[in-house]
Formats: sequence, structure tokens, C-alpha cells
Amino acid sequence: MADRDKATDQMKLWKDGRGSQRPDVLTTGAGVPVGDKLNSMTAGPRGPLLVQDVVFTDEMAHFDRERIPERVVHAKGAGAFGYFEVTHDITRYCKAKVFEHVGKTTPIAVRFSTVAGESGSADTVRDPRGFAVKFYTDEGNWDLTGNNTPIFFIRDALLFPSFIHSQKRNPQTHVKDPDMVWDFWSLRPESLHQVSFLFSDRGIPAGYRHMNGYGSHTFKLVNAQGQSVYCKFHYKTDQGIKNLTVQEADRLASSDPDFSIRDLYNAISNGNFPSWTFYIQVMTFEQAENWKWNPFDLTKVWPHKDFPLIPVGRLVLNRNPVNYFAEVEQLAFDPSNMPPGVEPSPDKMLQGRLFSYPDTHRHRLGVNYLQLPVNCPYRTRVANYQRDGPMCMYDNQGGAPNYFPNSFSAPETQPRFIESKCKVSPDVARYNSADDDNVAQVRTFFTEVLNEAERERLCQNTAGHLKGAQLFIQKRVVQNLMAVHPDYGTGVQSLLDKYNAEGKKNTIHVYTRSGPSAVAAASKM
Ligand code: HDE
Repeated sequence: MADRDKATDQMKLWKDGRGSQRPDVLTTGAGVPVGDKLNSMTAGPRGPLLVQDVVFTDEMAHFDRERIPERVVHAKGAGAFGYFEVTHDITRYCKAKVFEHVGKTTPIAVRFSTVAGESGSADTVRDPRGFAVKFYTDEGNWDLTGNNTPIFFIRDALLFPSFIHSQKRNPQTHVKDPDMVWDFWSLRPESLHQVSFLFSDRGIPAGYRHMNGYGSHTFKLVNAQGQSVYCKFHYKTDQGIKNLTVQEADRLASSDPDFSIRDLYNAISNGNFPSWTFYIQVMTFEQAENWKWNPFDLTKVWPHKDFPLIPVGRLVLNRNPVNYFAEVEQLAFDPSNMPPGVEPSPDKMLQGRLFSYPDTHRHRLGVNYLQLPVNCPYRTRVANYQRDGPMCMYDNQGGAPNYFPNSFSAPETQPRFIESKCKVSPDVARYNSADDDNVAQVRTFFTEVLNEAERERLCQNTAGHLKGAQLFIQKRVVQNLMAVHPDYGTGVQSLLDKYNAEGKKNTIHVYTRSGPSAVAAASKM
């Protein structure tokens, strides 16, 4: 059957390829051969079942525990493996061994994802895409846990749980709620930049191979002499940017909701390995002091004309997971995993993430999640004083001391791995950053990055979703858009006027009217 792709044919390919290794006997989880896996053991042909049927209890008890909590965000995703290769020398900026010399390769794991949907949701929704890269370096794992956008909706990590709540399901109705979405966004205008990106054509990438990735935050690079610069990471797709139209995306959401996972799996199975060119942008500490914007504000980009892209290497994906659950569902990224030479900047969002990720992994996967093969820093040797805990594997560091100081193990200090110093002397306070120029870069995006047709589609996509929110929220959003550019505000408002007029004629469309009265009107019909 010629029209079956590699993902569809997985079972057949397994049988053809590994037929000789197929088991000739089924077993329990403990490896004990099972005589009959079709019929439970009962007292008489009509039951009841017997407790001594360990074939049944072994099967059922494991099944009862098959699911672990899905990721609270980024639950739906695809993973693949490959390598990072250095093509340009950046040792003048960074001493990390992963950049040691041109030609050096480091194994990587990548997970792509959508953000707000659950593990069974459609791949072709309008949503940012996660683009998380784990480098298994010889100085421990480095997790660059980014998105397909160089910016984010908020600039203070404290707002993240509320922001995510507003994008997920209403806690009473359990449906997505445009009031919640737009209420939050309109009350936090720092989201305008990311929202504009999201409702532009790039808001629905055509699968995971045709989008760029970004470390997004500002990081610090430190060289062998201890000199530091600030830096951003970019990975540009070598497949070219490709997006789906709203119509294509809607069609795929029903006909092939796993479109992006399938596309990546098939490309790699067919030897069509996707790759990305890896760049950095660099800003000196002096430039950071004098820059007109806060260089640590995640709602802002560093314009390429001021901070040009510097080529570094490429990411190549050439292996599909063999076991999705073990290698992708249990794959755990953590922005606080940084090798010597890469350090956090003061970016409040990055700082908040340094805590959140290992915390969620301990909940989702257990305290020994770093011992799982896909998370384990297998290119180095872990040496610390942590021991035991649930699912402790391997040798538990054998006979090495589990306390410090001690007289037997490695010294407790290693000057060459001590983090760079930086000066901090301001007052401790809860600084309000809500008003930190929320429009200038959005205006540039609207007027200079997008062409006229793209601007039109941005207004259509925005109004098409915003029409579901109550009128006072619509009004607040439009006010914010007017502050960016009058064409943006009026473009969206004129479409809303049309939708709202249509909505008045048809109150059963609860999205277009607000509050219980519309729902009540609809329920009487
Ligand atoms: Fe995440 N995010 N995030 N995030 N994020 C998670 O970690 C969080 C943010 C991103 O494929 C969670 O393992 C906080 C920005 C990706 O496994 C959680 C804040 C960016 C993935 C979490 C942010 C991201 C996650 C959920 C604000 C792009 C999926 C499950 C301070 C630069 C990684 C998990 C994968 C996942 C927290 C903001 C990207 C809860 C607190 C900004 C790609 O820990």
C-alpha cells in the first residue's frame, strides 16, 4: 500500500525488521513464562475470578498506574535526538566545552510542543511552540528550554501561573474561555508583542521542522579569562519558515490532529534529517548599561541591526525515539542546567524558571528523575552527596562518601568552576515593571516586519478570537492596540463591529454575547 507513511507502518516495519527477535513466549513483568494470556482464571467457566490469578493482577495493577501527571504546560509534544556541531569559534566569548573547537559534536535531545493544550490536543492550534534542547555535554547537561518566539507574554515570573490559568480551561465550565484569555492580556499590555506575533502568520507553524527556535532569555557567557558578555541564542530552521493558513490548520485539527508529530517522525524515518543553524547575539555589559531598554526584559527583542547574529553551529535531528514514554514523556528540561561558561542573567522570568522546572520534575517524575537514561548526564560522572529515594537506580555512587567534608572524595571547591562575579547593590523591593514601554517594539513589528497583507491577516486573526470576549474587554484590547498603531486598533475594531452586529442577530452564539443573559436566551430556544 503505497500511501502508508513510516509512522502509519510502524508495526509492520518492526515486524519486518526485528522478526527474528520476536519473543516466542509471553511472560509476566518478572519474566515468568505465561501459559494463557487470553483467559482469566476462574472457579468454573462463569467465574468468579481468583486472587491467585497473578497473570491478571500483574497485568491490571501495572495498567492502573500507566499514566504520570502530564506537563502542566507544553503537555503535547514530539521528541527526537541528534547532535550539535560547532562550525564557528566563539571561545572568545564562552569557555563552555560544548563550544571548545570547530568540528566538535555533542549529542542532543529536542522536544517540540504546543503550550496550552492537553496531551491529546490538536497540533495545529494557534499557540507558541516549545523548542527545548538538551545538550549532553562532557561537563554535564545543558538545557536550553526555549520557544519558537524570541519574546514572551510577561516579564515577571510571579504572573506566570495566572497567565497560564487564563489560557487553559475555565475551572467551572472546563472549556476554554475567551474572557479569561483577553481579560489577562488586556490588563497586562506587556503581552502585546507576543500576542501580535501569535496572531500573525507565524502563530501556526506548519509542523515543527519549519520554525525557528530561540533561547529567548538573556544569558551570560563567560570566557576562560573570566570576562563576561550577555547573550541570546537563536536557531534558524534550514528547512525554511512555513506556516499553515487558518483554514488548513482547522482542517488538519480534525483530519490529522497529530500532524506535527507525524511530520517530524516521518521526515527522520525517511532520512530527511531536519537541521537548524545556531547563532548568538552578544551585548557587552557597557552596552547593557546604556541600552534604551532593559536588556533582561523578555517582552523585548535585541534588534539584529544593533546586535548582529554570530554563527556558531548547527543542530541536526537524526533519530526518532524508540520508546516515546521513556524518551519523550519522561524527558525533563531544566533551564538551571547550565555548563560552566553559561550563566543566568538577572532576567526575572529566567530566574523564576530556575526554580520551577526541577520542582515540577520532582512532582511529575520523582526525586530521582535525573537517573532516568534520557535525563542522565551520561557523558560525565555525577559525584555528589545525594543518595537513595524512590526508584534509585544504578550503583547509588557505590562506596563513595555520602557526607561532606570528608577525607576521601574530590575537594569541595574547584576554583575553575566558580560562577562569575557580578555587582548587585540596589534596594530589595517589589518593583512594578508593568509600564516598561509596552508598545515601541510592537509598533516596529506591525509597521516594518509585517507587510500589508500580513497586517490584514493579523487583524482578522485577532478579531476572530477576540469576538468571543465581553464587549468591555474587547474595548480595552482595542485601546491597547491603538497605542501601538491606529491602523492596528481600527483594523481590529471594524471587524469586531461586524461580528458584534452579526452576534446581536443571533444570541445563541454565546461567544458573541456576554454573560448569563445570552446563555439563558440560548437555552430557551
Ligand atoms: Fe516553561 N514550563 N515556564 N517557559 N516551558 C514548563 O516544565 C515555567 C517559559 C517551556 O518539552 C514546565 O517540565 C515558568 C518561557 C518549554 O518538556 C514548567 C515560566 C519559555 C517547556 C514551566 C515559564 C518556556 C516548558 C511544565 C515563567 C520559553 C516544555 C512542564 C517564569 C523561553 C519543555 C515542565 C519540554 C515547560 C514553568 C515560561 C518554555 C511548569 C514558571 C519564557 C519549551 O515547569
